[in-house]
Amino acid sequence: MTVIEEVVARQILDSRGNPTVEVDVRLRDGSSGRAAVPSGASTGAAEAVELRDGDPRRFHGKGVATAVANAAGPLADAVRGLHAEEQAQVDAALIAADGSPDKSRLGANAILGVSLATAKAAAAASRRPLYRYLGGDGAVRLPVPMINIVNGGAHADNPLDFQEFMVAPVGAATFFEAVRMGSEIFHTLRRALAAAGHNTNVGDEGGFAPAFTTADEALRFVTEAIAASGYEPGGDVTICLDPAASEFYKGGAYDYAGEGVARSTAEHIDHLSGLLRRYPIASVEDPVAQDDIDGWRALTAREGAGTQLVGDDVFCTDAARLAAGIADGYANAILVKVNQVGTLTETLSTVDTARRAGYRVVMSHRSGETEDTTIADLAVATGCGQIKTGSVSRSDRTAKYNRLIRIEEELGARAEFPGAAALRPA
Ligand code: 2PG
Ligand code: MG
Repeated sequence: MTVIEEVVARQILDSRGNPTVEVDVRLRDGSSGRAAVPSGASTGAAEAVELRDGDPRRFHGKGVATAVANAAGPLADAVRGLHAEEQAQVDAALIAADGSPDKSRLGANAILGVSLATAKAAAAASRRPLYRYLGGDGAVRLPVPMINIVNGGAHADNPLDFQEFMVAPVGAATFFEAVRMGSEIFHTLRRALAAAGHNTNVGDEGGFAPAFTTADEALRFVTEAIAASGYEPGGDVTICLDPAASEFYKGGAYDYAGEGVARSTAEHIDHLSGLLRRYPIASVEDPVAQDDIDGWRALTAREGAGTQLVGDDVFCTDAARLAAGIADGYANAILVKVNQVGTLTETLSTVDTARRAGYRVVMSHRSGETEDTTIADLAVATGCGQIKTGSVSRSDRTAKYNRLIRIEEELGARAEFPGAAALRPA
């Protein structure tokens, strides 16, 4: 057991050029851990609160100096002297020090930084990599990557209503081979876009952001890029979507501004079902809005047996919100984002709740990221089988892929890559 001695915090930059919290936790034995906190753009309404200074003279109001001071002040005071290995106790102390139901008093960004840095310091003290420290010797399962190659919605300036079009190379034999296939498809797509006169600039998560107006247009390009790379769409490589539907659900209807049409919930679900019939799509995240629970129920009843339906905004990585979905029978998988809930213990408890109900788990980045690779280790530690961490371009995204490549190498012959079964509804 080794005791937390010092917590240091600072502002650093994230991938969008906004400030975010970074925390170092130092232990009495000299070990230390560092964690940087990610930040979303299409945030769920029930997320733990990211504390921003709101001072317009600094970082356009987005400064996190208060959160940094909270991490180094009251949160540090709450955990100093505790054993770093007692993660549940550390996280409970952080939650108690904050005292609010949504971590808004001291900031979920401050709390998460201390929580994750503590785990990394404890792993360092035990001389084990984070995935093994948290997951034990049985943590040998690499995740299938959902690689985001077309960006729209809140992550790009194009008219595309849906936020993410991803490829999952489920036919790969290893994680590295999956990344290779994704990289080939990415470059094939770039050439096809350029040949068709589209721009090949990338959005927040490193995927292309051409001026598509419909999902069909994007899906045709993605399907063709898979085939032109020599892979079978739906066999070797399946498609995953994140429409992020909460973002365009307005006044009780789905407002497809890019397409110039509004769809009722029933029409929107028909449209999604049509896409599922026309393209090899294995997984759809946030297919309907967080407030449209009737829509969630209807879509799950209609498509949930054959398609992974992943709740992001609707669950916000919160075990109680997930339990409501499980009880009510909507969605069949959950997206897990550490900063939506704000501590490692709560994150792992949500993963556990999903597991016990047979809901699939996808470990996820945010659209605002840093070089921090904690989620790569968490994917292996939990053995959840899937990770969503953006495109195969931009270092904030590739840092996670590269970390997983190194973990796979370290595991050697013990490494497992789950393939298509990981995305199939249980
Ligand atoms: C999402 C995420 C990550 P953001 O909607 O799933 O891709 O986006 O971090 O902007 O919420
Ligand atoms: Mg999402």
